[in-house]
Amino acid sequence: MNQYDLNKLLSKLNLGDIRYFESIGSTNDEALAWATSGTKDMSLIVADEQTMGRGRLDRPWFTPPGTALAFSLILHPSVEERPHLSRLVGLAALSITKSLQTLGLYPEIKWPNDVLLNRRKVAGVLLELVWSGEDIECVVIGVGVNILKRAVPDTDILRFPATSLENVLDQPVDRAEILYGILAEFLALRPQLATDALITQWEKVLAYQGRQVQVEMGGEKTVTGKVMGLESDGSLKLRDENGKSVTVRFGDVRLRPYA
Ligand code: BT5
Repeated sequence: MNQYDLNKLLSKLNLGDIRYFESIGSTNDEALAWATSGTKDMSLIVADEQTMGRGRLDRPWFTPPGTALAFSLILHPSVEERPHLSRLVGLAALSITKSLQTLGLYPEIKWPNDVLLNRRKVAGVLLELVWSGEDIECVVIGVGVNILKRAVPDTDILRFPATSLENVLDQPVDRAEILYGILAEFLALRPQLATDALITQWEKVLAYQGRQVQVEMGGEKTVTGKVMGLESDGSLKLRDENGKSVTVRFGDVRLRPYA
């Protein structure tokens, strides 16, 4: 991949400016720095390697050179989109699942931001907001996808089992094709951000539906219950052991007993 090939590959898509880096700290950091300096909507940063890739809560995200997709999109949400920004993580994860479905795969979304293949994490989404006073100026959506086996970190540092497309597919994987597919799906889904259809599609691929899970919400705080689906803002709906509905807005979902 290089800047020229990337521009050519993505020229048919309605994107903003595109920047390519051989190696970078984090595409999200670069996007956050770039976002407020007059970027166009749907501007894109792609890197071959990240040396300081981040997940949520500043957890590390590994992107060794030549093995994965790591990119960030800068969005300038419209007035209609603004009340629905909490759904953007789902929209991004759904774009990944839809593009993987075209390869004959059956991905699932582990709420809120992980894409799983065979119950292992193949991709993650990191959404960050840029504020201007009390208003959200733009949104940065970071996406990491493990393409080759070498992208998968050692098990000892993983919070959850991981995999790559090379692990699950018998055929060679074209990284550029996957990038194109995810971005094309994102552009096609974006007009549905404010509609219930987005939540319906997200629920269809939601992992652990009807199963007992534990959600770690940071620190010692956890909640357990059966996965019932999603609220209209993309929060997770659980039913606890007393039959009471519980809504979860942030956390890491694990099957009970642990898996
Ligand atoms: C995520 O966080 O899954 C969000 C990942 C977003 C990465 C993209 S890459 C482009 C953009 N630039 C960035 O700097 N980030 C975004 P979270 O759910 O918190 O998961 C983080 C956890 O995933 C870590 O604690 C590790 O256990 C695990 N992990 C790290 N690298 C991984 C990998 N390559 N594959 C699978 N799991 C990984």
